[in-house]
Amino acid sequence: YRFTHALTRTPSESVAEGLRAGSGQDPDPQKFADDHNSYNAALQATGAEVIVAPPLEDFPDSVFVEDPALCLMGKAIILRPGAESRFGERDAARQVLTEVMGAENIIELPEGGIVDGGDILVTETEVLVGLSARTDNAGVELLRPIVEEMGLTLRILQTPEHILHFKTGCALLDDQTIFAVQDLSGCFEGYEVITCPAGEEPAANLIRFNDKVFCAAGFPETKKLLIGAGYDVQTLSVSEAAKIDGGLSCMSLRF
Ligand code: CIR
Repeated sequence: YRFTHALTRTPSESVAEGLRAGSGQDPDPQKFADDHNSYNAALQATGAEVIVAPPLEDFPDSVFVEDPALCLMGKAIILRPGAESRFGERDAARQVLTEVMGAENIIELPEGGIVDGGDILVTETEVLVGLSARTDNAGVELLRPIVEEMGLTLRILQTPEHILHFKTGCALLDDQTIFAVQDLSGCFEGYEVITCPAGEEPAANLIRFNDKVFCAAGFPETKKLLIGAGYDVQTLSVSEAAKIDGGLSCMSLRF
């Protein structure tokens, strides 16, 4: 949870056409851009360098940079996103990550399966991957040797069907502690778990970034619980991202 860099991508005008499970309202691109600016500023205020990649009009969901790549131990693994309309985001991710990290630090997930970064929770010693509609067993088994070569262990879990991505429902708070919705709280043997208050499940898509815990605005019980547990909590608006099933974690790659 200590990072020197974050990579984000400006939302495109086409973000209004982003994928969503329900038939919810379109996000407003202008409000999305305002929220995104605040997000970048908040990450930067922790002392990190924030690299903001240009918008990609052909990819409405490309603001969610966390899904096409995984940053781990100074390397970037280019993943194979599970949604057809998002598969091409990997090329843009490769391009910017090559510029930022150098070609020698780019690793390609081999062909043969699908993996979205939103299904991967990285702790100090482990990579926890939740199988979902976007991440299959074949993809995870292709990821396993890459992760193990770095000296980390990989654990496979199941994301319940009503949760889009594993990390929609959980987040790392510190090296010992995970915040998780009730339906995932049994997944984290060996960690302390703080359970998300019932009715505030969207708040579980939070991020610990350096000294701060960034949490979506509008979830007072979660905020109270985390402050009570000793965390330095700052809330951010994610109203537009939430309309297309996104949240705070999806909007950056942290390394
Ligand atoms: C999608 O369905 O792919 C986007 N509309 C939302 C992606 C959110 N990303 C994430 O949870 N990691």
